[in-house]
Order: sequence, then C-alpha cells, then structure tokens
Amino acid sequence: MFNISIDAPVPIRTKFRIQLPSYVEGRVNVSLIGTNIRCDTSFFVTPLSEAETERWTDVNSCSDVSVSGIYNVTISVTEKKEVYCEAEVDGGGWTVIMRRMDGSVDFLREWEDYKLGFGSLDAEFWAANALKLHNGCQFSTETVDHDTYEYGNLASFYGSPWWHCDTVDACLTGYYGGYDSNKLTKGIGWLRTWPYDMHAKYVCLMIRPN
Ligand SMILES: [Ca+2]
Repeated sequence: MFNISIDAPVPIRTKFRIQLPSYVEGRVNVSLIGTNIRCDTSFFVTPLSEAETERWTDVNSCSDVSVSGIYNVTISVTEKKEVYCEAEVDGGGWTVIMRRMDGSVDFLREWEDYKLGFGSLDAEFWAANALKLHNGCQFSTETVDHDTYEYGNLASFYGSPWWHCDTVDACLTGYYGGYDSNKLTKGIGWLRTWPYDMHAKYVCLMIRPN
C-alpha cells in the first residue's frame, strides 16, 4: 500500500501501481460501442514494464498477453501493428492509445498528426486511429475547430486537442509541466484536478473490447 502524497517520490525501477483516489481517476468522456475505455491519471510517473523480451512478439490482440509491453498485434487479416499492451491494470487486455509521462513529446499538434499517431511506444505517444473514438463530439485541434462552443475553439484556448463539445472536462493533451500563472488553462487535467494547482504527471488512456 502506498501513501498518496503529491510530494512522495516514485521508487526508481520498481514495478507497482498506485491506487488513485477517486477524484483523480475516472472514465474519460468518450464512449465507444463494444469497447471499454479507461483513463488513469496520476501525480506520479508510473514505471513502464520492462518486458523487453516480449517485444515484437506477434499476438492476435492485447487480450492474449500476460506481461505489459510492446507487441505486434493483428489489426486485420493483412495488417499487423505495434501497440503497447497493458496486462496488469484491472484484469489487463488493454490497448494503450495515449501515454504521457515526461513531457518528451509535444501534444499540441495538428490534425494530421493526431490522425496518424505520433511519439514512441517506449515513452509518450498518441496511437493512430484513436480518432475513431467519439463522444458525439468531433475531434478538434488548434487550427481545426470542430467543437460546439460557439465563441471559439476550445482546443486552442486550452492548448489541448480533444473531443471537446461546448465545455472542457478533460485536458489530457494539455501542456506538460504543471501550473504556470501565464498558462492557467494549460496543463494535463482531468475534471476537478485542473486547471488550477493539480496537474497530472502521468496519463494513460487505454481501451479493450467488452
Ligand atoms: Ca467552436
């Protein structure tokens, strides 16, 4: 059991998972028919699995793996694709579609980047085809306004490309680096954790079939 404190350090190279208090954990405002989605945010950085020996292994899906790591999964009859599978959280079987952990990748990107995916499966990334997810609202980026907010573009105002509707309740693609008085609305936030003084250092967004 870990004591939840914002000041507590993460044991280096230790494999563990923190049970988050309910107010920083929850379901992202995105629905997907036939699929579960889970979003974990934390004020700590969760060490990645070091299952290097499993890398490149062909599997049908993340449901088939028992150790978290990068696998070559079957997308269709003719196509395979590398993805990061999470095998330990809540029974496993998750395909990770987004992770942020150190600020090494810029998430304030254009539409095409979000469509194709970017970053590194070893660290921070956005997985391709994630735009197929939707919550009834369309995905917006800084220069592509698809939200229903009539006075402007929330993705631009909050520095966070997302499936924004007419308000912002998730800022998972926001600026990595915490509170900045000049960037009040820019940070990695989730419901009540933002936009004030609690910015997540770790985000993991993942999906699995029902
Ligand atoms: Ca708008």
